[in-house]
Amino acid sequence: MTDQFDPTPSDRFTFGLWTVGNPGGDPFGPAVRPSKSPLELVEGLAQVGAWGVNLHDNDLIPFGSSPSERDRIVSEFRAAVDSAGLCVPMATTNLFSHPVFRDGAFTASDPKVRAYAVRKAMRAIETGVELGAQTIVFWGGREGCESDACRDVRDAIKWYRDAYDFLGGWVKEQGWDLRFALEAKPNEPRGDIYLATTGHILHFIETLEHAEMIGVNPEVAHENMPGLSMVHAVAQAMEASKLFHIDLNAQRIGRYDQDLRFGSEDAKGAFFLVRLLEGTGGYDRYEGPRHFDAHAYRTEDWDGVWDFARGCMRTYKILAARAAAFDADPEVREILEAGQADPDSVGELIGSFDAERCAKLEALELDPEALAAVGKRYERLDQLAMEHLLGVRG
Ligand code: GCO
Ligand code: MN
Ligand code: MN
Repeated sequence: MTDQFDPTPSDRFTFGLWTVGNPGGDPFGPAVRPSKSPLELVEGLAQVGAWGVNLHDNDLIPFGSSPSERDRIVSEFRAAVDSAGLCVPMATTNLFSHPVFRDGAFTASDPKVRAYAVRKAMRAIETGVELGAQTIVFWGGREGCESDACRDVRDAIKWYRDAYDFLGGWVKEQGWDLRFALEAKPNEPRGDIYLATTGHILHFIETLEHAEMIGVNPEVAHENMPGLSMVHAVAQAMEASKLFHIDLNAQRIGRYDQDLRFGSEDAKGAFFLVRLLEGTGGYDRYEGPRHFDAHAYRTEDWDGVWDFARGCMRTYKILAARAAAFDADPEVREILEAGQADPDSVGELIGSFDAERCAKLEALELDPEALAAVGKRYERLDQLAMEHLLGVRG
C-alpha cells in the first residue's frame, strides 16, 4: 500500500541501531528474535523509508575492539550507510552497560571511572564525526543512585558539569561544529537518576561553560513515566531554543520505560506533540530529525519489527496531517482568537517594568466578576481536536 503517509527522506525520520535491532529480551526472559548486524539493519531501515540511522559506540564497535578492528568496522558501516542512501545525524556513547559504570559514569564517585567515561565519550564523538553526525546525545542511565547515602547530590552535579565543560571545550578545540543534546529520565536503571526531567536539564545547561552548544533530547516515555507532560517539556525547550533532538515513542504513565511504538499510547498527547513540532499551531517548525527511540513488542518476529518501524513513521505523518487540519479549521481559529482578543491593548502593559506602564495598569477598570463569568469554550475546542484526531472532521 502506498499513500501520502508513507515516509520520504524529507520527513527526516531516524531510528537507532538499538531500536529496530532490539532482539526482544527483557529482565524476565531472553531474546526472541535472531539478532541482525548493523549492516542488515541499515538495509532494512532504507527499505522502510527512514532517512537516517543513529547509534551508540558499542552498537557498532564491540567493547574492547582494537583500533584496527574499529577502523574497519566504521569504514564498512559508513559505506553501507552511503550505499543505502541513509545518513547518521546523531551518535551517542554507551556509558551504562559495562560494569565499570555500576556507580555512574560522569558522576561516579571514583575519579578514575569519571576519567574513563570522559575518554570513552571522546572516542564515541570521534566515531560520530567520522560518520557525519551533527548531534551527540548524552543519556546518563547510570548517573544516579539507589541510596543517597553514597554521595552528596551536589558533588554529582558538579562532576557532571566538569564532564560537559571538558567535552565541550575539547570539541571546540578540534574545530568540530557539533551540538550536545542531554536526555533526562527519572529512574531506571538507577533508583533515581540525576537531572530527572527535561526541566532539570534546561536549568543545568545554563550553568555550563559551553552552554550555547548544549541543548536537550526529551523523550516521550521519560516525561510520561512520572506523569509529566511531554508537550510542556518540549515547548519549554523550544521556547529556550534548546530542542536539539527528540526521542519519540509511547508510554503509559507510571510504568517502567515501555519504549512503545510512537503514538500507540496517549494518541491525544502524540497529536499535540506533533502539532507543536510541525508548528501548525504557531511558532517555527522544529527542523531537526524525528528520532524514534522505541522497539517492537516482544511478540514480534522480524516482519513485526518492520511493521513497528513503518507504524511509528505513518502515525507521525497522520498526526501531522490531522494537526494541520485542526489548525486550519475556522471554528478552532475562532475560539482561539476570541479567547486571546485584546481590543484595549492590555496585554502590552505587562512586561519589563516602567512607571508609565505601571500607571496605566493601575488605572485599568477590571471587573473580576465580569471576567469570571466568561466561559472559555474549551470543551468544544477539545472535542474539535478529538474529531480531527479521530478522522471524522476536516
Ligand atoms: C533508555 C534511553 C536510551 C537513550 C539512548 C541514547 O531509556 O534506554 O531512552 O534509549 O535514548 O541511550 O543515548
Ligand atoms: Mn527510554
Ligand atoms: Mn531515549
